[in-house]
Amino acid sequence: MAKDMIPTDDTRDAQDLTAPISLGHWGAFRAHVKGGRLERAVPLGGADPQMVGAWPELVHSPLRIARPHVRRGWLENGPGPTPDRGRDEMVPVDWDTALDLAAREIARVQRDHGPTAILGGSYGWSSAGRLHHARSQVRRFLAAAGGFTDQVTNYSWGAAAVILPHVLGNTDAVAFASTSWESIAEHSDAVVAFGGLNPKNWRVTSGGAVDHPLPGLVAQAQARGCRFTVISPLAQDVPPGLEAALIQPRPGSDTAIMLALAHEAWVSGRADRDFLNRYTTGADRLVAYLSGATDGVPKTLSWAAEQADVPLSALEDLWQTIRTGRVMLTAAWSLQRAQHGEQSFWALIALAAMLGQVGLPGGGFSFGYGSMGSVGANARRGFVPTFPGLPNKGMSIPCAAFADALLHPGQPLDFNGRRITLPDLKLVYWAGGNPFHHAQDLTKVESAWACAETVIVHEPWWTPTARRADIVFPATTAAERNDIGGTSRDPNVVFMAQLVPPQGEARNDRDIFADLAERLGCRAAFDEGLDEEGWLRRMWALSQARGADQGLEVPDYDSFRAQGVWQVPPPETPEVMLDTFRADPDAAPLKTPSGRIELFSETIAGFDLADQPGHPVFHAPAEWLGAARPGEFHLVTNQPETQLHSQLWQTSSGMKGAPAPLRIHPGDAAAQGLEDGARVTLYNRRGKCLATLRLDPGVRPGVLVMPTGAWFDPDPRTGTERNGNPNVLTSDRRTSKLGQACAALSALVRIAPAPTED
Ligand SMILES: Nc1nc2c(c(=O)[nH]1)N[C@H]1C(S)=C(S)[C@@H](COP(=O)(O)OP(=O)(O)OC[C@H]3O[C@@H](n4cnc5c(=O)[nH]c(N)nc54)[C@H](O)[C@@H]3O)O[C@H]1N2
Ligand SMILES: Nc1nc2c(c(=O)[nH]1)N[C@H]1C(S)=C(S)[C@@H](COP(=O)(O)OP(=O)(O)OC[C@H]3O[C@@H](n4cnc5c(=O)[nH]c(N)nc54)[C@H](O)[C@@H]3O)O[C@H]1N2
Ligand SMILES: [Mo]
Repeated sequence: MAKDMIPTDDTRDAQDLTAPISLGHWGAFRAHVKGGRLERAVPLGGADPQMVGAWPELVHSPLRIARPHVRRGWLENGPGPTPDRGRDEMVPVDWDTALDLAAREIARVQRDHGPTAILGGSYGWSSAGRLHHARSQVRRFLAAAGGFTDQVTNYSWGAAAVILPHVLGNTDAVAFASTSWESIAEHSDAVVAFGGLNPKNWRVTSGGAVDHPLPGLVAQAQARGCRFTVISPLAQDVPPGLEAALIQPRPGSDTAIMLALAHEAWVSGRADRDFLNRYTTGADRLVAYLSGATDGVPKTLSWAAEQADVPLSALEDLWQTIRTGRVMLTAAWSLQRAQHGEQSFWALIALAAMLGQVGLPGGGFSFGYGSMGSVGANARRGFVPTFPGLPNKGMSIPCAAFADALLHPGQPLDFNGRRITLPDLKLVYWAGGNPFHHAQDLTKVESAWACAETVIVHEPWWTPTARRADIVFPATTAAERNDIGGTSRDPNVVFMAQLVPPQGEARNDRDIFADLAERLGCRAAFDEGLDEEGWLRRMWALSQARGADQGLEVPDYDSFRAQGVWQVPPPETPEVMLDTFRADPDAAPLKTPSGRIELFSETIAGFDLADQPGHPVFHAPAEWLGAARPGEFHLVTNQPETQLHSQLWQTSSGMKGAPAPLRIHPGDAAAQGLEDGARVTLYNRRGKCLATLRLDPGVRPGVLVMPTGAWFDPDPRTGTERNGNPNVLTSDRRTSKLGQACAALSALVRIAPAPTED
């Protein structure tokens, strides 16, 4: 694609067409650079101007870490468990000193305690470029250096990552596959969106998308006559301009609604028995549960209405909506980020199976249309090259279990039918994540962090995690290096040009690792003698090879680099998930034990876990409105509107200034004597944080909605977290012993006016 064909939102500016291009997870931009400074970032392809516009402030932020630092206590006393991280002074040191100290410490822990003593999974999103992807780099480095404890699954769809392989044979349906919006616009009569389609989530795509097509695609479907139903405690989950029926259930009750609809399909005779026979296994076991034969409770619509605390008529209307016509069922990832989250995705698949439209255009189920930009966009996969890892001699734990591992070495942990023994961690290495933002029950995380003997962090900014390190290496941002970025959900691959020189003494993550690897004698294994340019060329060769396989012409590296963006030709037909399985399940069986969609899984039943009967099941969460005491609210912590997690918080477009906003129904606020704009304290037995109240009639009464993303800042005197980081309130209880995934969305809290001294 020629340079002047790249979409731009700012054609007034003649410079635009020659200015270099870069990319973040929140979209692409043209960079205006003057005198070594990034002056302006102009969004491309519909990227959010506020988020993209914050790039100059991010790169030149006073919160950048200028030099390597070592915590004074560690410098003076050496490694050891301590509560002083985050309290002690950080002492600036030169690069050689910091690298020597870190290399010696890694070697000591490897020698004395073995590879599993190093926690190096380093969960987090870091930056969009695929070479300088900090998390990939740290894992490759630690693997080269002898091995480490990795973190598996993720916070986004950790429960789905475990349940879907049992039901569908792999994680494709949540990781990258989905029926395209084009297919929905053409064929669907109804879309039912559990968790809604909140447009704030479309601003972000993992890896970085250039196009932002979802608002237009959803509007197209509506224009053709597709009816939408949104099921969510928050009316904001209906995009502006979309006319949708809105059902506002208790958070955590969606599985009950799905199962009741499946039951209704069965008892009304609507269930597609041919589909169930040919494409699924275990329908009889599921039906025995739905009918109440196994537990005495028929899963009727009135049963679900009671669980969800919604009018029965709302569910009856919903049943009428899905009973006929082509129906697309979707669930946001948020649904499974809750206790028993696995069941919501399994139940949605079961409902879709009853309706019998899986694998048909515009029908069946797909996950995450409301979760991230470009889900369901038309794109040919596989042209964004990835940075390769190395085999790890250590072990893996579920990512959300790291605090338990630090606190309880040697204890057993049930995980997907296995029992793992938590490692005895001595060293924590984090590059490209902010656990003091993303992990649950941050007070527990603080105590876990104190158990480590050494903590090493790479960060561009003084985040709460960087402040809680023993050794901090200042990392460059994406603007300070060349890279290749993009996502398989978007038809563009971007050459991310270096825009400005490294700021302060910052260095690229991979250069830091190369120097450590040199000291540890594993440099050749780590970087294979290639520099940035060498790796980018090698990675691009993978895309070219893929092109050759598919008969597509992929530009050579130099032309790609000069062009800035390569548009991957679209797939020949819009994607319909599971269409080949539908066409011939014997020729294209699923990779499940039965080759079919498993509505009953012998494997899961065989794990013999009390809450896993082997078919989708509704269990009420321990913390939800169904078990709330007077004065308790359900806290929904969703993704922030104009941030990517904790990224961008430090800019003026972030939430800095006042504690994070908290949406409350006006009736609930009035009952507590609270007014719009009030500073409030949210609390439960796990912690306390401040928030700024926002009255919103679109919030279900009894529910509070607060975005994640604020930087953790507990008041040392009172313990109250001051910026509004709701993870001091969320529980570290996992989804279940099956998935061991983050269950942040199951939390009850109380609210009070903030004391004036807070
Ligand atoms: N309560 C609650 N908690 C949640 C969620 C929720 O819904 N509710 N959602 C969860 C989900 S889905 C996710 S994905 C996580 C997100 O949690 P994280 O991935 O930890 O969040 P980020 O803020 O994106 O962290 C990335 C960090 O990398 C740093 N960084 C950026 N570029 C670079 C680089 O080039 N090099 C290095 N070394 N560092 C860099 C950034 O400054 C930032 O500190 O949060 C989870 N936590
Ligand atoms: N702007 C922006 N977009 C993002 C991100 C970001 O940080 N900022 N992060 C990205 C990442 S890493 C991920 S994993 C995805 C996450 O994607 P999701 O997990 O889907 O996103 P959330 O915003 O956490 O939740 C979506 C909506 O689900 C609703 N919800 C919560 N609990 C329930 C429930 O029990 N039942 C029902 N029916 N609805 C419920 C909430 O009202 C919420 O607005 O978002 C991505 N998109
Ligand atoms: Mo995520």
